[in-house]
Parts: sequence; structure tokens; C-alpha cells
Amino acid sequence: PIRETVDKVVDKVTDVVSGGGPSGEIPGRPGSRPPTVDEPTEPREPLPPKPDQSGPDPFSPTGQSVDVSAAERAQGGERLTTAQGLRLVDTDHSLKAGPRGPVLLQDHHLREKIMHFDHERIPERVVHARGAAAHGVFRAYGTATTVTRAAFLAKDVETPVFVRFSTVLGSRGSADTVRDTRGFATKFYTGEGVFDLVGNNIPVFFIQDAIKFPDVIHAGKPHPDREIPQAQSAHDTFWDFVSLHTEATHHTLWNMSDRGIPRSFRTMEGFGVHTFRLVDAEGATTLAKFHWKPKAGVHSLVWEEAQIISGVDPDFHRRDLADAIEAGAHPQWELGIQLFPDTPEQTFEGIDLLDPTKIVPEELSPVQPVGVLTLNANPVNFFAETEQVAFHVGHLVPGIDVTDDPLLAGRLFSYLDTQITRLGGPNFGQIPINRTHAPVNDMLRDGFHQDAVHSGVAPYKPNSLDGGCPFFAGQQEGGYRETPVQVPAARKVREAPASYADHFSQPRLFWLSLTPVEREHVIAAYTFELGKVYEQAIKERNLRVLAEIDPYLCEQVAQGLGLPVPKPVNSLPSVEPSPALSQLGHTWPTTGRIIGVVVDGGGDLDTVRAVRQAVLDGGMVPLIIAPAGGVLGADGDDPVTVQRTFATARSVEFDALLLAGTPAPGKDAYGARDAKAGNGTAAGARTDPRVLLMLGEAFRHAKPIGGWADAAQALTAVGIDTDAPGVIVQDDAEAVLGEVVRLLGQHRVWERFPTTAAVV
Ligand code: HDD
Repeated sequence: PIRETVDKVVDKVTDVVSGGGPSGEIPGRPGSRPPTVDEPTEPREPLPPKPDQSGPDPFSPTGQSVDVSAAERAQGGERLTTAQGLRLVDTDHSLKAGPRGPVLLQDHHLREKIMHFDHERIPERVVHARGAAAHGVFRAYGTATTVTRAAFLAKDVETPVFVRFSTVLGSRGSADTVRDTRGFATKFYTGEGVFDLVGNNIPVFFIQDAIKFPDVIHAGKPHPDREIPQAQSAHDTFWDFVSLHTEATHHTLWNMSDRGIPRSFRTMEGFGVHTFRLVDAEGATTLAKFHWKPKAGVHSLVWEEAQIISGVDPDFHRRDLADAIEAGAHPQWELGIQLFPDTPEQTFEGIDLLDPTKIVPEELSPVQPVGVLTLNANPVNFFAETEQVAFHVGHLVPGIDVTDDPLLAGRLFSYLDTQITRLGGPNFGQIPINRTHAPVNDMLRDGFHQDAVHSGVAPYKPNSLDGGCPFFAGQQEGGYRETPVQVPAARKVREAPASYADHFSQPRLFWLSLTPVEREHVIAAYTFELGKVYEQAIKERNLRVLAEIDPYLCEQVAQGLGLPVPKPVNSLPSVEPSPALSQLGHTWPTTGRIIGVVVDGGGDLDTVRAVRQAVLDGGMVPLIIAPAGGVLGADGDDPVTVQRTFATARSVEFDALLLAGTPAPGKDAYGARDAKAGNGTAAGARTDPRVLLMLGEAFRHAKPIGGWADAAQALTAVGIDTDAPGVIVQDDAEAVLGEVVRLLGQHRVWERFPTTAAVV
């Protein structure tokens, strides 16, 4: 009997593992069928377009090799193959000795597939790991030709570009809207070689000498013991470093300002930070700082909004950039330059141009537009393009040279060096996204991942065997010649110039240039960040730094921390504010802004349709938010598609909110018709806690709010005064929209934001 039982069990197990026999019936469940897999086995016509995969089918039925040119070696053909082009009949099962047997070592397909997968990840960037990028074009106005011979800056020249935006501190998978500096790196594929402008959205840097870079980054990255917090500066090591190393004060203040939490990559300024040297056709030089000015205006999140987004949509900036480009709302920036005479002192109006912790106010040297950048295409493959792009401040073109800024000098080393680890060798310039559009004829040879098949026998100069080729270029042929700058006779020292010791005058200049609302944001940011610090001594030391910038700032933060207010050691520097540094007080285009329209079961659908159309006509994006998905007014001619439900919508996605109220009795309501879709029966927007949460947040975040019919009920329910600034409730829905759009031009309703009268 034991033998019998064992045999039965074995039979049963065999049945289970073999899928229950040819019918596919699951053992023990008569009549059952395995789920069907509906993958097409023959190509459909037309094949879905796959960029770079459209080469001819190189399969030769006779087994002879087919002539495939280099360009066609990218993926091609319809059939699944190994990396060597061998066609496969199956990729779902390992080769085994019977269905239950051991997997065989001879399974070359399994080995190749798993080997490749094991090595799919490459080291993330040591800084700026989290980023998003886009292709575009730069068109020059020709205004820079008086100061530089850079060919791509000549009138109407169009240059393809690839731009990568990033945060600095977080890992590759971290959230987009953390408080941090943003990278703004642009690769210009010019006819004279690649020019990289590797800048940030903040015009100054934490350190004056590159030798401090590992220190500032070690301090800002997560603590080495627990690896927390991720992508944050609100922790002890960061605030320990910046208070002991006060040249970081200016950059830190910018991070604590609205610049640390941009609304979108599209609404950030960009800065080359260092002073560069421009060289004209005659060899005359001018010092210059590069600026990117967004056409959409400079605009930031508010801190609570940024924190909510980190959870609700960690990809907020990445999605925003890609969506805008896909929708045809191509983001644009104007490139501008500030110019300074190239004097031996390399100062301008007393500001040291080689000190990257200093700006030159635009009021002293205006930013002169030299061209416009348009981002018009999303990357096809994130890894191949955004991840593998490699920027380098040493990628220069004739007409643009470096200066002796010691921060820039270290960068000139670092950006090449880091790619050896990150991209696995010295040939990263051959990766498609990094390839120059100018002809290459170098004498660099071999190395990991060598993609070129070099001809000739003499990769050295001088040579006679290759006929002396390649030849040098004179200046007329576009040869790059370093500017023969006089180097001062000096002793070799590890010292900084005396002017670098001024750490507080420019932070004060920045503080005084902000509006009261912006100052309140700075106070709140310091109070939050220092409030997260554990060590009391670090908080106190940072208050002593703030005392050197401004007594009110210091006092307010001290109050928030519950600590005594320190006295400044030095007298406050006397500085002239620069209003150009404030982000507020301007009117900007509203195209591409997102307006959420909350609709519930009782609304008047014709009005919703009219408002939606008016938003679209204004080049903005209306998103209809209803209790459930589907369509509203399904029975009529023009149903309204629901894009967000009360469950999926959150205020942070919208620049303004509209609330479609219920019409007075007797008017057409569509509620009953949509009861099936779940959109008609609830008391809806007036009481739903998710809508009330949205309204409360939009109000706190200074966003315009509009409503018609009985919308005021919902506002009152959440404690919003309908007479508050930026809250528009009227019967005429289109008039409401008009006012909301006018307010959107200023980005937010700052009158609503509580400021202390004594903020100055
Ligand atoms: Fe840097 C990346 C910007 C100082 C070393 N940096 C990197 C990126 C940006 C900047 C935008 C991302 C590029 C991309 O998208 O691939 N960095 C700056 C600015 C600085 C600056 C504006 C000061 C003015 N950086 C700086 C210093 C050093 C580095 C002083 C080292 C001495 N930076 C690097 C790096 C990175 C980098 C380690 C990481 C990944 C990479 O270069 O390719 O080499």
C-alpha cells in the first residue's frame, strides 16, 4: 500500500508540473484552461515605428553572410535573435533535461541573456545622478560676433543641442522636487566640435577651489552610516560643513530661496557660473558670464507643494518636460552674456571675476541676448541618451576659452576622469549621444569599447608613413589656440587671494534683493532645515552665520528654532540690492499652464464644455476632475472625458483650480444620466474630502481658484474666504476663467501669502 500511495503522489505531481496534459487542463480542475497569451507571432502591417531599428532584415536563407553597413548594424529584422544575430525559437524556457530536469550548462542563450542582464546597470553619476534630458536646437542672433569668433554664435546659425537637467545630491531614483541645486548642462554639436556649457540654476557655487568638492559633496550626500536622508540638505553633515566653511553661505542662501525648488525645468534660469574668456576673430579677448533665461518665466514651487509632490509624483519635473515637448509646447530659453573687460586684475566694479561664489548684478552689467534654445524632441531611449551623455567643461570651441578660476581648473580634470568609471573607458566620445558632428581625425587608439576601425599605420606625429596625415589646422582652418594670457610671476602656494575671504557681502546683497514673500520663504526654509538638525551646536553655529547676513533673518530663524539670537561679529556689509535677482513682480505667458476643472454630478455640462474650450483656445491645458472615470454626458453629442478622478487628482498638478458648481433648480443638470458611471449620485465636490483637500492646498499654495453657481459652498466648507485675493466666484463662468488666467500670468497670488510687515 505504501508503494501505491507513493506512485499516486508521483502521478499527481507529474500531472501538475506538466500542465495537466495536452488540453492544458489544470489537474484537479476539470474543464479549466490556462490563461491565453495573445502575443502576435507574425509581424503586423504596418510595423510599429522603432527608431534606429529599421535596418533591412539581414537574414540569409542560404546561410551566407549579408553585407550590412556600419549604420545598419543597429537593431534590425523582424525576428528575435541573440546578440550575435542567431534567430531564436523560444526565450521563455531554459534548456533542461526534461520539463522537471536540471538546467543544462550548455544553454548558451540563457547564459547570454542573464550575463547581459547582470551588467545592465552602470554606476550612476557621483553627483547629478537624477536627471532628464531633451534634444533641441540653438539659433544664434549673431549679436555675439563682436566678442567671439565661435562659429555657432554667428547670425542665424542653427546648432543641434542635447540638454540634461538634474538634481545634485539624490540617487538616480530619487524624487525630482527636493530642495537642491539643479544642473543645466547643454551639449552644442557645433561644426567646430562639441561645446559643453555645464551650468546650474544657481549662479554661484559652494566652494572657491575644486579641491573642496569631495568635502562639500560628502557633507551633502546621505550620512555614511545609515545612508539617510536621501536627496536632502536638511541634515547634520550638510549644515556642519556649510557653517564651518562660510564661503558656502551665498550658495546655501540661494538653495534656501525659491530657486532651490523650481516649478519646472522649463521655468528655471541657468548659469555658466564661472567667468569664461571670449576671443574674437582678431584675437581680442573679453571676459563673460553665460545666462539662460526661460521664456516661460522664472517660477518655483512652494515648500509644502514640493514635499507633497515628492510622494504623489516623484517624477514631476521629468514628466513635465517630456509632456510639454510631446504636446508641442517646446520650452525655450534665451542665451545671454554679461561682458567685462579682460583686465589683468580680472575684477569688475570691485567684484572678483575668478571667484565662483560671486555674481555680477545685472544692473551693473546687463545680460545681452545672443541666441535662443528650443527643446523640441524627447530622447528615444533614456539609457542610451540621457544616462550615457557625458558633459565636460573642457569641451570648447574656437572663440571660447577658460579663465584661471580654481574651481574651473579642477572641473577640467574631473569631468573626463569620472567617465572612465561611469562609462567604462576612454572611448565614451564614440557613444552615439556624445559623438561630435564635426569630422574626427585623432590619433587616440584602442581602449575599452573601441568602436572605430582605424586605418593607416602611423597614429603618431610627425610621420612620413601616412603621408604626414592628419595635418594641423591654422586659425583660418578653425584650429583652437589657447589665449596667450600673461601668468603673474608668483611663488607656488596653497593659498586663496585676499578677495576670496569676503563671504557675506553677496549673501546680504541677495537677501536684500528679494521681495518680502521670497524672504519669508527663505526664513521658513532655514527654520525647516535647521530644525531637522540633531546637534545643537550646529544650529547655533548656523545662526551665527545668519547674523552676518541680516539681523531679521537670523532673529526669525532663531525664534523658529527656539534659540537665542546671536550678535554679528562684523558690521553688516553695505551693498546695493539687485532687483533682477527677484523672481516675483513680472507677468509671464500662460501657455502650457494646467487648469483643473472639478465637476461633480450636479454641474451644468454646457458651461464646463465652454470653459474647457476657452482654456484650450488660450493654449493652456484643461483637466476635468470628476468623482469617477469615464465620460460625462455620455448620452449627448459631445461627451466630456474625465481625465482625473477625485482619487487620482491632487492639487499640486494644477496651476489653478476651477470648481463647476451646481446650477439653480430648473437648469439642465446631467447628474442622473451619468449615475451609471458613478459620476452623478454623490453629493460630490461640495463635501468630498478629497476635493476639499485640493481646494485647501491650492489656497495655501497661492494658486488662483475660481468657481461658479454654488461653488462657494465648497470653499466655505474648507474655510476659504470667498473674498480672499485670487478667489473668484461669480455666476459668469467665462468671466471667472478670464480673471484666473490673468492671475496665472503672475504665476501665483502672493497677496494671499502671509508676510510679516517687519520683513525688511
Ligand atoms: Fe560638476 C556633473 C555642474 C562643480 C565634478 N556638474 C555635473 C553636472 C552638472 C554640473 C550640471 C551634470 C552633468 C550631466 O548632466 O551629466 N559642477 C557643475 C557646476 C559646478 C560644478 C555648475 C560649479 C560651478 N563639478 C564641480 C566640481 C567638480 C565637479 C568643482 C569636481 C572637482 N560634476 C563633477 C563630476 C560630474 C559632475 C564628478 C558627475 C558626473 C559627470 O561629472 O559627468 O565630474
